[in-house]
Amino acid sequence: MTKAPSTGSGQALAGRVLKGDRRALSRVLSLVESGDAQGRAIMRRLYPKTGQAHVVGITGPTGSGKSTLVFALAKEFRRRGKTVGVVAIDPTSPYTQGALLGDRIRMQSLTSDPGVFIRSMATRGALGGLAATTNDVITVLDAAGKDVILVETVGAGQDEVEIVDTAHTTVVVSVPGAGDEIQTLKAGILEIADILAVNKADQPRADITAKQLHVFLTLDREDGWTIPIIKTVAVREESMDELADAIEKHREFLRSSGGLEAAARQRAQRQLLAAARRMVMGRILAQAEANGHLHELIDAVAKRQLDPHTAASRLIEASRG
Ligand SMILES: Nc1nc2c(ncn2[C@@H]2O[C@H](COP(=O)(O)OP(=O)(O)OP(=O)(O)O)[C@@H](O)[C@H]2O)c(=O)[nH]1
Ligand SMILES: [Mg+2]
Repeated sequence: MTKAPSTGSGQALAGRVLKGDRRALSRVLSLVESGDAQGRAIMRRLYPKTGQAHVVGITGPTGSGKSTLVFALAKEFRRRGKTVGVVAIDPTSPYTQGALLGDRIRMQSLTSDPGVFIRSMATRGALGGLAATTNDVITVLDAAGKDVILVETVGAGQDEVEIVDTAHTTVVVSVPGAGDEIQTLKAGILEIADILAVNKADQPRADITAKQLHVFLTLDREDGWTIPIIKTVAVREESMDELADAIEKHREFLRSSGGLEAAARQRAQRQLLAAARRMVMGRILAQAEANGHLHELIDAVAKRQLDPHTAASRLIEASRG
């Protein structure tokens, strides 16, 4: 048997991903991101082999230094002998374009490391939704054997919140400021934070901000975890050891408290239902579009001849017939 397996074969591609082959990994990620049927077939093969990676969400306001932090943190995990996957959901991603020279140089030291794989997802509104696609990308990186997967999101829209749900550990990155940060954090983002990073700690007010966070936020959570506040200077790669320690400690906490299993079940439920919703919706809409019902019903609702609920029932009825 000298014949090499066809590179296009799903089975061969899945096998190569499991061995950590970078080219196969890129190819499969493209298939998965484009919603290709072969991509889904490969996912079927890969999924049972996953669940080993620690998924870390890095979220926070625009410009707080998330990308810089992700790179510095990736390097720290490499120093610890871990392989790293990076997923950036960022339309203006410095991973691909528009990066400042200093950022690019910093990045090159990582992109040339075979133990690191970086995937930037600039495709908003991709087929099946951003969150679904991101989950698939994470699954593929996990199958490729990445120990830690860092996922950067801006943390604003619904999609981002869903993605944060996917992470085992979420780091919320804030910056020293005038105090409105605390209101923002209090207003909701803290619910998703397992670790708070006050980045740009080289700037004035970093100490005050960190102290205010300690005073105004309830850091002791009901599940027994205490949210650490870590001052970082991502541009200088400072405090990355402390941050990586906190992430590993949180993973240990999840493991020993049973949180890992509970979260896995919740995630499974969410992903299953989301996939089912997409499939049902996809079918109904495709059919209604093909037979012209969709446009008729839209017109009827717009002209107030039908209310949206009745129109929706007719849409579903029509797809059965
Ligand atoms: N002074 C200082 N600047 C930093 C630090 N970390 C990042 N920056 C700078 O802040 C700017 C934004 O950094 P990014 O890493 O692109 O921030 P981001 O949160 O990923 O930004 P978006 O993805 O656009 O939301 C860049 O010019 C960084 O060099 C830091 O610790 N101190
Ligand atoms: Mg960024």
